Amino acid sequence: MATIEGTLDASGLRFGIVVSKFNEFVTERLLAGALEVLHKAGAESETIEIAKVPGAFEIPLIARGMARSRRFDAVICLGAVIRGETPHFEYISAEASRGIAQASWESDLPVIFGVLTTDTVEQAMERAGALDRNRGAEAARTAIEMATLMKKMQPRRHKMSSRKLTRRSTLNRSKRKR
Ligand code: INI
Repeated sequence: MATIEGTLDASGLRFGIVVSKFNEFVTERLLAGALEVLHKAGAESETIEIAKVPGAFEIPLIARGMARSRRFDAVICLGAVIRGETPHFEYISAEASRGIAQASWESDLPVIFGVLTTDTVEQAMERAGALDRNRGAEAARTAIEMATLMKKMQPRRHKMSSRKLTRRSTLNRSKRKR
């Protein structure tokens, strides 16, 4: 039985971060938490790119663009949607989560959901605190773990597909001979 698992070593990895400016007093703390985790895990500043978007609704488009660019090993999405502040809370949070998941599926890359969805400002601030209770830090840890796990999976995938390719070309050759 084989078990594969990611690690928390970010050295040599490249990260895209999409952070929304809405509720910036919260999201800047999520960003600080994410950066601290990435740096502590060995990521270099030069391999981290940050894109700022107006609100959580705009996160998926930029996350998808970053993921499809193949310039990153993982993309981290950070935002804060607070129910008390908005009547369209449900729409924004649903679109952000759906779009972020879709960006990941479409690009075969970890695109991590680090968007807070809370009832109150107080709850949002609680989840944007020190590293052990900061959603941005947690998202960064998940990004490292998923990126390193994906790297472990790649050789196996390539091996399988090249074997399939060889088989297919052999079949094609024998068909042409007939
Ligand atoms: N965007 C957020 O990220 N959080 C919110 O709480 C929020 N509220 O309260 O409305 C919010 N709205 C803006 C939204 O994300 C879009 O930027 C806007 O609708 C334009 O598309």
